[in-house]
Parts: sequence; structure tokens; C-alpha cells
Amino acid sequence: MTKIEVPADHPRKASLDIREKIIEGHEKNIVATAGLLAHGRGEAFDYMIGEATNAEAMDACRAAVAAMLLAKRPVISVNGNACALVPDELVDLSELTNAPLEINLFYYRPEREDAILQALLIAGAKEVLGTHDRPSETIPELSSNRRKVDSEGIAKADVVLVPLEDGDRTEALKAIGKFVITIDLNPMSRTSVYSDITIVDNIVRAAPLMVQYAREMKDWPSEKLNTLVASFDNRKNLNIEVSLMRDHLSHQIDATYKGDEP
Ligand code: PTJ
Repeated sequence: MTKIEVPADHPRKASLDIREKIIEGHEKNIVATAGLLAHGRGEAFDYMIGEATNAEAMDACRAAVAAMLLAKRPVISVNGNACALVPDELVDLSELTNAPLEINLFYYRPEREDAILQALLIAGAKEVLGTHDRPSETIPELSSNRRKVDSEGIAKADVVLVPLEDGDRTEALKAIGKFVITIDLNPMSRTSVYSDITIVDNIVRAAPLMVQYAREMKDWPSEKLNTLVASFDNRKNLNIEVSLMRDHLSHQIDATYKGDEP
């Protein structure tokens, strides 16, 4: 399929460009077919939030980076959608926080694992965990493909970043004592609610912001990082995100009729 060049003045250019990245990722075997649908759900929530990073998402990003910098063994779990959208940022964040990248797929196929591995290596990753040739263990609480984890990665991790995750796995990771961070545009998903820190934002905006914060915060004393994590209240943050979506939506139609900015 030929890549569509979205005209620079198209009002929905940013959203359509992201869509093209996902389609391209699907053609390269990086994104699962179900990943296209998952992306559509994300787009709908992004629309509701105004397609911008709000102050609550920034707070969550800061707390997430602080938790990763404080962790003894942080790990970044990588699936097809995350890899297609932000491979460079995943590699940068991994280096800045000393968190290895681990491929962990819901819709596992060997060719997908290879495609994701290649994309991460091209983005500059020096080491990638979770591949079939590596030692692995299973999470007993889980029945999906994602139960298999790298023995040196998620199995031993204390803090796991799981962007765009399904609820069962998040619940299972919590059940085995992990501190879970997610990026999920749906503040009502089970993943958002079970996680310790949920960043309600599009991964295309949140990942570069996390990289920026990691650069700024990497030499901070642990007391300062601890304060950020301890003062973060996930439940409160999610409730604010839902009310921001409600407010945003309730102004949309009138603003369009009046020609005002919402
Ligand atoms: O690559 P695989 O095989 O591991 O599969 C990956 C998907 C995403 C298909 C799999 O994890 C899945 O089915 O996930 P869910 O259960 O659909 O959850 C994905 C969540 O991510 C949903 O709550 C979406 O709203 C959200 N989401 C989708 N796109 C984005 C997003 N959140 C942030 N940024 C996005 N771009």
C-alpha cells in the first residue's frame, strides 16, 4: 500500500500522520491486525481529551520517570503499537533510566517478534530482551501469550512500564508485586485503574515528554524523586482526566456553531 502524504494544511494532519505510522507498522508486521483496532479506540479517547497533553498527564509523566529512576530493576515492555509509534523515544528512555526494553506480545507471531526487534535495533537499541532465544519464565496468574516473560527482565523487575496494555496483564503484574506504570488514553480501562501510575495521553506525546523529563531529572537526589512518586494519586488523576474529557466534549458543538475555539 502506498503511503498517503497528508497535506500540511489538513485540519487533522497530526492524527492522520499517526494513523499512517500504524498502517506502515502493520505492513511491516510490527503491529498486529488487532493493533489497528486498538489504535482506533485510542484515537477516540484522544479526540475527547482535545489531542493535547494536559497538566495531569504531565504530573503523571514526572511521577513515572521518578519511579523509573528510583527503581532497582526497571523494565520497559514493548508491544507492536508502541514500537511502531515511538521506537526512538523508547530507546532513549531505556538508556536514560537504565530500563531494558523487553518485547512482550499479546498476538505473538515469530515474524512480529523479528520485525519489532529489527525496528528497535535500527532505532539504536543495544540489547533487547524477551526474544524467543532468551531464558524465560511464566507469570502464573496469566493465561495469554503475555504470560511468558524474560528471566532477566520483567521476571526480576520491580518497576515495569507497560504502554497500551491489556487489563489482564496489568492485574497479573500487580498480583506478583510489580509497580506498574502505563500510558493509556482511556482513563477508565482496567489497565489505567490497576496501574500505580497512569499517563492519560497519546504515546506519541507522552514518550518524548518522558525522555525530556528523564534528561532533566536523572541526577536528582532520591528524596526529591521519592516526593514526586509519593505525592502522586492515580485515582484522583484519573477522575480529573474523565472530567476534563466531559468538559471538553460539552463545549465542542457550541464552539463549532459559534465559530469559537472550544
Ligand atoms: O502488539 P501486541 O500483540 O502486544 O498487541 C498490542 C495491542 C495494543 C493490540 C494489545 O495490547 C491490545 O489489545 O490492547 P487493548 O486491550 O486494546 O488496550 C490498548 C489501550 O491502549 C486502549 O485502552 C486504548 O485506548 C489505548 N491506546 C491506543 N492507542 C493509544 C493508546 N493509548 C495511548 N496512546 C495511543 N496511541
